[in-house]
Amino acid sequence: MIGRLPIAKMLGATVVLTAVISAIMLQVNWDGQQASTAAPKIDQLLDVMIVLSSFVFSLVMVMLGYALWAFKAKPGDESDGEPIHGNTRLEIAWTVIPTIIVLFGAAYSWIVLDEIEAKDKDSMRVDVFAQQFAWSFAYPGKGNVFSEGELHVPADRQIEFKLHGMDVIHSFWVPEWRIKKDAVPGITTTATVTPDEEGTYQLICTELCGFGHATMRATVVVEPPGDFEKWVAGVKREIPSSYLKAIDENAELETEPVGAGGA
Ligand SMILES: [Cu+2]
Repeated sequence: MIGRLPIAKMLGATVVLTAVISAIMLQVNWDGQQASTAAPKIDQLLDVMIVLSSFVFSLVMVMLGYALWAFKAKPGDESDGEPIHGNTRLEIAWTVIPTIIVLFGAAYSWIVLDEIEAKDKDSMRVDVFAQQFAWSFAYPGKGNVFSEGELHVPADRQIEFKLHGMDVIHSFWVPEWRIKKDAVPGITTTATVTPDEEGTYQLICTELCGFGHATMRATVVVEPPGDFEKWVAGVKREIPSSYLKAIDENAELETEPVGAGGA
C-alpha cells in the first residue's frame, strides 16, 4: 500500500512545514540572557532539537492529514475498514528514522557535555551548601571564607562548584549560566561553570524541597577579578565547623559527576 502513497509530495510538504515551524520557533529567545561559556553551546543544542522536533511533528501531521483526506469513508459507507497486516517497508522506515534522530541527539549532547565540563587548569573551587531553605558558600582556596545568601565569583574564570545537600535534595540553577545540578545529601556533586558576563543574577533552587522551596534563592555577583578579591578580603566569617565536617564526610563518598539533574 505504501507504494501507492505520494511519498515525494508528502516529503516535500513535510520539509516545507518543518521550515515554517522552525522559522517561527527559532525566533523565540527561549533561554534568555547568556552569561556563561556553556550558554551558547546549550542554546545551539536546543535550536537543533527544535528543528528535529519540528521535523517529527511535521511528518506526523502531513501523514495524518493525508490519511484523513485520502481514506475518508464515503457518506453512507457503514462497512468495516480493510484488515491490514503489517507493512515491512513502513515498519523499517518508522524504526530506522527515529533511531537515527535519537542517536544523533545523544552523540551531539555527549559532545556538548564533554566540552562544557572540560576542566581548566586554573579553575577555582567554591563549596555550595543547600539546606531548607537557604544557600551558603565557602571558598576553600581563599582561607575558607564563608558567605550566606550571596555568591561572588570572578568573571572569565572556571568555577568548580562542589554541591552539598545538607538535609534533602536541592538543585543549583543560575538560568543565565544554563547549568543545573542536584545537591544530594551524602555525596558531593560538581557543577562546572565559566561565567563570562559581569552582573547580578539569581541562584534558584530547582528541586521541590519543602514548604519554603519557592523562596530558596541567593544573589549571584559576577565581577572583575580585582573586585572579587576585594570582596573576599572583606568577608570576616569562616566556614562553620559543622559545614567543614560535611565536606569531609562527603569527600569520602565523592562520586564521578553525574549528569545535570533537577526538575
Ligand atoms: Cu528547593
